[in-house]
Amino acid sequence: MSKPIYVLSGPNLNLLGVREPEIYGHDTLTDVQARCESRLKGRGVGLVFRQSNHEGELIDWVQEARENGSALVINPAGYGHTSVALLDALKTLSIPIVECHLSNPAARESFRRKTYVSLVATGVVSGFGAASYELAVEAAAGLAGASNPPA
Ligand code: CA2
Repeated sequence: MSKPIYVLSGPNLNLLGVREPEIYGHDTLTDVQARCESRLKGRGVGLVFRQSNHEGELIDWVQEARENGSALVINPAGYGHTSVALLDALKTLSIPIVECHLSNPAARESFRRKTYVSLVATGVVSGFGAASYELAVEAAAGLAGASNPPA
């Protein structure tokens, strides 16, 4: 089996499905993980799915993905708009990076219109709620050269 796809989620996303469902939907992060796992079924690629409220921990995991991952999906949450340190960590990767957002930040407050992560992402999936993660994982599997699901 090839190296797994890493899916990292940033601060406050542990509250998914519990608060602000009108913006972020009713699925919990555990539901999102299950949806990603089922998307990857039959593709011969594993999933590492983690969330942290701590910038340094996310950076440690980006560095881990650099060694052990075949692609990285990241929803940086608020850190996408603020963290040069996270950008610096992402810049060290040679695996594909897919940025993912539940909402469409471009349609919200102006401070959400720019993310540092977009500077290094191969592509961005935004605005589809939990399905954004599924689509991002699908794209990451393709970029990582995972096998196609059996017909
Ligand atoms: O739409 C997204 O996925 C965001 O990355 C979510 C971030 C926000 O700062 C970005 O602009 C867009 C916020 C994550 C907060 O997560 C919560 C989840 C449930 C309830 C409250 C917060």
